[in-house]
Amino acid sequence: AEERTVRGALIGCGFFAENQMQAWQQLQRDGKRVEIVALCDRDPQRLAHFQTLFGIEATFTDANAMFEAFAGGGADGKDSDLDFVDIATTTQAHAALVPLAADHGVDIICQKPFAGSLETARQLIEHCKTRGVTLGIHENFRWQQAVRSTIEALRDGAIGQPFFGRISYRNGFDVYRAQPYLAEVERFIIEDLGIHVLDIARALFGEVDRLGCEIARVNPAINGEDVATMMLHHDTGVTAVVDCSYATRLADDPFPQSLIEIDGKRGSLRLRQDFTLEIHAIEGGCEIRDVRPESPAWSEAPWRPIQQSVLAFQRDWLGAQRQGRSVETRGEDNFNTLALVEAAYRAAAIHQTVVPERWE
Ligand code: NAD
Ligand code: 89Y
Repeated sequence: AEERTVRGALIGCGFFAENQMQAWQQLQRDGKRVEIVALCDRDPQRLAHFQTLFGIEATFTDANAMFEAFAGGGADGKDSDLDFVDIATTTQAHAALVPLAADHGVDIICQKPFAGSLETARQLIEHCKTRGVTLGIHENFRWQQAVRSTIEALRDGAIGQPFFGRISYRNGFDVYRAQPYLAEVERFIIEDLGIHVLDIARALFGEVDRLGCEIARVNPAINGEDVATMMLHHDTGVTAVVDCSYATRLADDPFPQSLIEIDGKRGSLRLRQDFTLEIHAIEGGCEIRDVRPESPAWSEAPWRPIQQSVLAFQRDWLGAQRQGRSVETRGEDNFNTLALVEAAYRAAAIHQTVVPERWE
């Protein structure tokens, strides 16, 4: 039988959501049966902009009104004529929007950081579980082609058991221009960006049992920290350094790449800025793989690696939805990434190593 079209709504028509919409429409063009049928933003101008850009008729300035408009009439006796909602607002709105969607029986994708505290994160996860809807967090950096290839090489045993890692994200890109709120927030680089790099560390090396962190603000025009250096000890015995900076001036600015070094018992991996992945073997010699992302037609420099990862994440989410499996970055999993963010701020405040909370 022909697959039924998975019907979704987007809430939050802001800066980054444009990538999410482009990716849904590309998946549709590629023959995947998925469609965004409604848009919601409390700002009528953003709503009108997205309506024109993406040709979607149904628009709402209030999420509750949108869910009510689609209530009942769902396929297979579902409560809603929407199968899922893609929540692309900033974090403050998630605590109300996630339960609202769950109460309407709609599966949820929610942007990172999915909650402002671990307590709220726990409540949202439990609420979705009680209502029987899935909660997938849009955590896309582990889906960047270069990062994914590194994760796969490690998982395939290319260098044996790892004992050291470094994931380094350092550049001087002006992120404040498109996302001005980033200059205002008290917690900046760890919560906004480090969260992705910490998630890559978990994808590579597993859960973290101890974490230390030092932070700095180099740019005097912002409120939060723009430099963070973290040391992680993983259950697997790996020690990893996660270092992030938006204050690093480089002629060949690598935004938005994460560069990765991993040393293992049978060799080493190096993910370089030119999108080569070096696999150094204990026997000597080095295999070089080209891991440059395939850029979607709608992508633009310097955002291409991120835009490719949005497409890859959403493609995987759709596959998971069809197959009835969870995505890697479901709420319970992402709780542990969020816990590393909280641990990092605590460690930085007391200048001591802390034990992160963990989803049990
Ligand atoms: P933005 O401020 O440009 O967009 C947010 C939009 O949500 C705005 O248009 C706002 O009007 C709307 N909104 C807020 N609350 C609402 C509500 N209750 N109902 C309806 N609409 C509401 O923000 P942004 O820069 O696009 O960031 C959005 C999220 O995406 C953030 O959490 C950010 O961290 C994340 N982000 C993720 C990536 C990534 O690679 N995964 C990259 C950039 C941003
Ligand atoms: O908001 C951030 C993210 O998630 O990826 C990069 C970014 O846009 C700026 O740090």
